[in-house]
Amino acid sequence: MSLGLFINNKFVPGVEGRTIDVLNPSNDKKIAVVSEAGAQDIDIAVDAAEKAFNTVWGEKVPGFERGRMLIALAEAFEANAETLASIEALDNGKAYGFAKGFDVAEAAACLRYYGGWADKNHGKTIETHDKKLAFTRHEPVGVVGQIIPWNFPILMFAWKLGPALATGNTIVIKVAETTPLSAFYAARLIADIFPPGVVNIVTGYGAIAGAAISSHMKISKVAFTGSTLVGRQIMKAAAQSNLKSVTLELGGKSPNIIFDDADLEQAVSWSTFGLFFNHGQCCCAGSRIYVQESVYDKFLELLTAKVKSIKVGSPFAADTFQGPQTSQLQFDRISEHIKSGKDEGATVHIGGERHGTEGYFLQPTIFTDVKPHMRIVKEEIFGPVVVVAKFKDEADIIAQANDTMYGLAAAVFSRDVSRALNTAKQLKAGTVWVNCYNQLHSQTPFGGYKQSGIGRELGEYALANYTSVKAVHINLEQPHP
Ligand code: TXE
Repeated sequence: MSLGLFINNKFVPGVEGRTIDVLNPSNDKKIAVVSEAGAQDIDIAVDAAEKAFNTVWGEKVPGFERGRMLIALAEAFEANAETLASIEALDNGKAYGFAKGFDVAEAAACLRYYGGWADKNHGKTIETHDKKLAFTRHEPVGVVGQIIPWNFPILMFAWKLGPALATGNTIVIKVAETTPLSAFYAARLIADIFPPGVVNIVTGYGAIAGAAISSHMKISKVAFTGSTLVGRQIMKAAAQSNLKSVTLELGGKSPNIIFDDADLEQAVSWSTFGLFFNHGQCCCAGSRIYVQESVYDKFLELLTAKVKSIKVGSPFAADTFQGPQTSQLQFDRISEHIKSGKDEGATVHIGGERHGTEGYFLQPTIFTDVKPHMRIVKEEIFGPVVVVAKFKDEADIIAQANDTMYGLAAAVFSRDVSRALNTAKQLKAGTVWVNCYNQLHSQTPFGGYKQSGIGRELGEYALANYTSVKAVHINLEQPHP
């Protein structure tokens, strides 16, 4: 018996009857079986979403009413926080305390925030001349497709639903095939609040269900979070089908810069959190730490002690900071990166091996003696692996920090505000943290420069991703010339 796809507020089996086993990353054992969506299932979900858009959603429902429902969903997330967090810990492997205190709490906050926007995304009246009135309408785009990854399953789900529903669109969302369970639990909460067809949730493989979404002729917009490699394929599919608009939130290799005047204890704490939070599986992870030469040794000594204190273990143990990586595939990819670091001559300062004997656990790892050409310096590892390098001065660090195809995030640690802001200005990144790391709020935009993505999620900026602007011109008794 498998858990079905969620279409029209009901769980239904996939048309072709195929299923996916969902594994517990702590011990590799099966915890659930879910239906796998194929292209026909995506058609069915899109038809449901289109019907809902034309009958019970979109501009048929006043903004304040859509907002009320989003806020009700936020409250339902909060009321079910322990269940949702337990599912995340079991399915994704993240520590239960973080799942509850961060993922579920922030998901609810995001839904509530966009609930507030639902009746406030107004058009403008525009001055042209005195015989004319022009104004704009912010209209929903229709059926939107959304594809999300496995690193923050319920949080990414909320980031995608919030702005799309607030602005009146209906949704077909594909959740990651490795971590579908929290979204399917949330489906039950959605069914109690939203009309059928407004939110349709499927899972399935990227090359089949994901591709069917990105190339669908009735989907007007696709929002994707995942790898840069797949981001390119999404854009291509959008271009080759109906030129649907595309927003992409992709990978990163974010620099974390420690100047010699930084509060080193604080910098070490934030930097440890900046990389090892969520087992290094954050697109904005501060995976390249650059330390000014004169404080390098001291910083490394403090960082080593801090990283050694990270507790790796069961997601359900109260003191666990780092659980297993989410899948065997990710475990293998990270292990391969660690091997490449060793082969290319970097020093494994600490870690570098598997942790324990079962599940996908890895030791928190620090590499030193790294060179700019090494794969561990250039490529996103997406695991508990950080490289630490030195820099001389401001010019040197700007050059090293920006020497990447990515541009998602960066951080600067310094007590000198001018130095910090001057550096922040020159960094090619969509987010720059000063004296902190991994601070994400529903109110502030998030997204990438360069190959880290297109468009911004969160904040007021995300509303534009889900609306079309219509200009209406009204003639006030101006005769045709
Ligand atoms: O990503 P994919 P994977 C990075 C990270 C990681 C690497 C690979 O470096 O090591 O990507 O992870 C769906 N058309 N990030 O393989 O494949 C897929 O089913 C449409 C960064 O998991 O990009 C899943 O739902 N969809 C990142 C989603 O895309 C497709 C988060 C992500 O999977 C598809 C995750 C296709 N052709 C990984 N192929 C971040 N930005 O936070 C796959 N998918």
